[in-house]
Amino acid sequence: MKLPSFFEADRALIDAALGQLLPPEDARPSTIHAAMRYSVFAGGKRIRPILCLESARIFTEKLDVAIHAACALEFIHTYSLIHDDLPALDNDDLRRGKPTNHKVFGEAMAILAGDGLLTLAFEALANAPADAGSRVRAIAEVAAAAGTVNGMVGGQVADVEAGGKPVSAEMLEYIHRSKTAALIRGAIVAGAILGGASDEDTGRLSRFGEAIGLAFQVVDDILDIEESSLALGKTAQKDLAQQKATYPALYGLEKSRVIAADLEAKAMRELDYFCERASRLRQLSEYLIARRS
Ligand code: GRG
Repeated sequence: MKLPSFFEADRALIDAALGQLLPPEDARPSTIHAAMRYSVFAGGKRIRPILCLESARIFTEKLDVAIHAACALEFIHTYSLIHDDLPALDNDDLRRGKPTNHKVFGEAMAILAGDGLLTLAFEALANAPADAGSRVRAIAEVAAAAGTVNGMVGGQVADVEAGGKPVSAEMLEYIHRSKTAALIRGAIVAGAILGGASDEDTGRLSRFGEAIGLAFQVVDDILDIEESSLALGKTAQKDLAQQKATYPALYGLEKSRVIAADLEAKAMRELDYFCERASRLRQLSEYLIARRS
């Protein structure tokens, strides 16, 4: 299943901005810039930046206020994938259908490319063409989403520590909310803030983001079992091999599908308030749950 066609325009906007914000490949020292560009342009779906732009679009037609944040989210997401694929973590050879960063550039450069992308994300956010108050709030949201307390790094720590052990439902939800949903929620909230949303509307979109972000990871767990490496662009059935804490492992496939559908419905209810203004976010949510890669 492909993204609805009107998201192609978002993707083109995002790809152009990513290209401009990343240092050119020949900027000294060129190896790291080649490594950063390699993974950013390896063929990701751009889910987080598109969510960020579409969240901003509910409140403004001037999408350039959110484009730096959209790129920052993709930089952070790409850094997390590069580091996650390293031998010390998931030890993977394939990502986005291509050899992983460390397979091409070596482990030292892959670590540094991730560091470079994380740092560049906050430089881009700090330079967003939005008012200073919104910028600072967006920076705080994205930093927390990527961080250790209920954020991506914290979730990854819990995921590593849970490997090979039985996990409780509460721990599994904590891992998925932190590891994956936090950054997705952060993308949506940053877009809302930069678009000029009220606190109440930002709250609604935050709850939407939390539910759709968790549903996204439950679907990712299901796809790891059901799809091939070719379709996923990464090694399939890795979760089982590594005895990862996943929804299908705890609940089985059928119940996991029901959980994902319930979370999607919960997320959609938060969008009701915005009526037609949220129609693109609704379509994007449907895609996120129905996707096969
Ligand atoms: C923070 C040091 C550090 C490590 C990485 C979260 C994480 C921590 C690593 C990412 C690996 C992983 C399983 C993340 C879960 C989120 C997820 C489903 C990623 C894939 O996202 P997609 O489908 O990927 O949006 P593309 O390639 O399309 O961008």
